[in-house]
Amino acid sequence: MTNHWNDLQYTDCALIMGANPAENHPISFRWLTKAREKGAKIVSVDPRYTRSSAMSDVYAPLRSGTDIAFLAGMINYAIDNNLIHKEYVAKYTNASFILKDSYEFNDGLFSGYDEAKRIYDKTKWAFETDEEGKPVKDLTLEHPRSVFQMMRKHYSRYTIDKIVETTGTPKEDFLKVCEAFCSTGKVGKSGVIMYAMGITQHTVGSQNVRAMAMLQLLLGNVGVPGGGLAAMRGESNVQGSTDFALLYGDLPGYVGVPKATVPEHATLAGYNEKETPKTGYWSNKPKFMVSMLKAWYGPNATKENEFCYQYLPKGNKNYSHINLFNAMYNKGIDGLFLFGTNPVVGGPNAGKEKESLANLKWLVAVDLWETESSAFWKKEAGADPNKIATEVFLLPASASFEKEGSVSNSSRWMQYRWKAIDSRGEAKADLEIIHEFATRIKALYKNENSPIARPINALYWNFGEGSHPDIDLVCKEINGYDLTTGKLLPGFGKLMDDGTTSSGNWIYSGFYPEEGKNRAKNRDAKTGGPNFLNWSYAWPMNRRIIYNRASADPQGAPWSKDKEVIHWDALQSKWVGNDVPDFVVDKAPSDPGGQNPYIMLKDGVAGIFAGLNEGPFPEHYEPFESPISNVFSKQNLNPAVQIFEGDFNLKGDNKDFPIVATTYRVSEHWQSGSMTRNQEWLSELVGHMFVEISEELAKEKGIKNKDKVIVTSARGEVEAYAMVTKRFKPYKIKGKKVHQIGMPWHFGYKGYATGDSANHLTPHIGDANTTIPEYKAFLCDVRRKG
Ligand SMILES: Nc1nc2c(c(=O)[nH]1)N[C@H]1C(S)=C(S)[C@@H](COP(=O)(O)OP(=O)(O)OC[C@H]3O[C@@H](n4cnc5c(=O)[nH]c(N)nc54)[C@H](O)[C@@H]3O)O[C@H]1N2
Ligand SMILES: Nc1nc2c(c(=O)[nH]1)N[C@H]1C(S)=C(S)[C@@H](COP(=O)(O)OP(=O)(O)OC[C@H]3O[C@@H](n4cnc5c(=O)[nH]c(N)nc54)[C@H](O)[C@@H]3O)O[C@H]1N2
Ligand SMILES: [Mo]
Repeated sequence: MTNHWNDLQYTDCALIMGANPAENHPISFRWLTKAREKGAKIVSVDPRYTRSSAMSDVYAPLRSGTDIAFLAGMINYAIDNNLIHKEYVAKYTNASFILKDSYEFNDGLFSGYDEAKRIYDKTKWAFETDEEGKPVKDLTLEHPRSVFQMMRKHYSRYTIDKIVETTGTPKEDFLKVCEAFCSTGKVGKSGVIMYAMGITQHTVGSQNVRAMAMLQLLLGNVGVPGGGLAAMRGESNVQGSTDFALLYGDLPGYVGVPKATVPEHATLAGYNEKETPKTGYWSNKPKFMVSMLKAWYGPNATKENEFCYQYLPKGNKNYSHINLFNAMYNKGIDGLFLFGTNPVVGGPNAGKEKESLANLKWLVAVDLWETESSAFWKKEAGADPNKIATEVFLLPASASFEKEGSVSNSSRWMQYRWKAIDSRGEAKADLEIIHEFATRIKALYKNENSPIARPINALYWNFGEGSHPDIDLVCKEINGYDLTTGKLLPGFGKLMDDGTTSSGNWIYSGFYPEEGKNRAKNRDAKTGGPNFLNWSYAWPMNRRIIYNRASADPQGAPWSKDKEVIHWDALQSKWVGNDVPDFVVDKAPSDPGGQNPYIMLKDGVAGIFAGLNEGPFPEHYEPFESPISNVFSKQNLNPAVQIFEGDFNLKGDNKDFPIVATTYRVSEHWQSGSMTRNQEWLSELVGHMFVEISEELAKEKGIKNKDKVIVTSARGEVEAYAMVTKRFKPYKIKGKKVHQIGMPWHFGYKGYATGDSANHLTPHIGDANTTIPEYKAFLCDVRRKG
């Protein structure tokens, strides 16, 4: 989140799109309720009338997978009705930049497309620059090739008629959403967009988010209280996990992994040269990289050996979930660790994921329970154990309340948790399991000097003796040290690229600035003002609202007193306010760069125009499986997504599978269900797999409420109880009636409440930037059982 949970109470309008926080992020609703008591409006845009919709002032349905068309319409509405924050847009975004002639857009494709490789040459999407290499601007935003005018032209194709033909949203509902939310463009008002998996789990997931960011920038809603983009994260520590390199393309702190496919990455100097922008805060990247290498390899990392840079694996592929399972499916992987994950229920096209596991030589599962995944080889899983050679190890893990450590929530708050009870039986904390692996593997290779042994021997693993790692030492290593004095660092501003500092993750540097002061343990909610500065620790530098320089005008005065965060105090010559300034604290508005709030970005301004893999402006493409051909261009599918061929990813036709389907969560279950289907009382509350079907579809198919039905897709079928409901309604799409249904994905064959996993139906295809699977829009058919 750019802002934080408690900040939701300051909003004037919350647009909830692709999320159902009343059920999935219930604490957020506490703050939304407060906002509503003060007169704020809540808007819900969802294919299904959810419990969040029930709490909203305005609701609009839309067909799954059509959010870009909807948001493009909102962008048009804001501009056409003069509701945008023009000075913010001109000064704080790249809307004023002039595009080179090489940028073009034609019938769904941007310039630079290589059809055979399905990738773009992004150099075609460049800005005009002056003699110093700086972008040429037109602050009036009137130049025909300015980003602003090119964006207008791009979205002028999105007429209201075409939008509603695609989304199926009734026109009056669409206009009500526009009216409610775009009113926050007014100075002194702020609106927040709350999103989660309904937006991201699409072949256009990243561009869905970009479209939201563009709308927020146009309305001047970024950097202010009650504004921003609320990316509501999922599992309790998914924010922390991504910060610490859970995703295959990142090292800790979002430093990109070196790649074998980039020749410059062959050396550390080459990597730094290629990956470090000349301006903006990322110009410090070599300090982050070298300090991380010092944390990992300690005294073994020296200037002479490139700080052990060569020990970092340099991959040459996409290592996302889908790609890894594809490699397993093709017998390309011998062994797998499942550390707290259950892909046989939660993975896309889960039937194929289960088959893939059988191609492994060994599998280690670290979990609280035996799950559908670690038991994939058993008869109860429908497998023939005689035919499966995979050796499976199950390591019992301690649950969250049985161990100490921190989790980072969506607010970027690192919050410490203390152990409540001891683990039972042989269960161990994940950290302890990793610690034992590391120490034992190091012992195993101690006397070897092979290419495999060298990085293991060089690894500096210094968390105490015995099987219990000292977690305090882990915390301090993350924060980092001044290696010349041995003292903890006060923050990442002190990191060096010469080997004299260490930090395991630069964005967290500063949470543990001195002995005995682990700020993740802070629990003072009374002092610290409206942003709760003394509760836990928010990265970066305990800053609660990022981009908060944008809450002030170019001269440093708040745009509005009601929405003030920081302002320039001329007497003290510094930025002051109720948050840690997201700016150099003594850089005056009149200094060079003093009016450029987006300090992480090269140009100091936010990107209305930004080069994702499928283009610089979000464009509507249909999902991999869709009931219609694209209304906006010849390109049906996102031209930059990777398509898996053959059995691994069968595609359904809209003649055989005419119904749009989506999947989602219920409050009573958690994810793949291991955590909740092993609890009697939760299993009792929602005990069966069900599918929500509109009254109209039920009538057409002769299905009654509670009937057993079979839902089929090109990949498989699931059995479920029909829940005939008013929450779904048929859409009118391109003049014809299109049905949509939805179902939870929490079920599997183990536990107290058993049922088919919805993922027998979902496809193996992902977003063009992140490869997140398209769980939220696919085609199916439904019939009564028997
Ligand atoms: N009780 C409970 N809470 C949870 C979880 C849980 O399993 N149970 N899981 C946690 C995790 S890991 C996560 S990631 C979050 C997820 O949080 P959410 O994203 O809120 O979860 P979902 O219910 O999967 O999807 C949200 C909504 O997206 C809608 N939707 C489907 N397709 C589209 C579309 O194309 N456009 C739009 N605008 N909406 C669409 C669905 O109808 C659904 O109401 O929840 C977290 N919280
Ligand atoms: N169709 C469909 N599929 C989806 C989604 C969807 O919306 N639709 N959502 C996707 C999303 S957002 C997510 S996040 C994934 C989740 O997919 P998974 O991560 O595979 O699902 P979980 O059930 O959260 O699995 C977590 C496992 O960790 C175990 N566990 C709990 N605590 C601990 C611990 O402290 N240590 C260890 N080692 N194990 C522990 C649990 O028992 C459980 O088996 O599913 C995805 N799948
Ligand atoms: Mo998630």
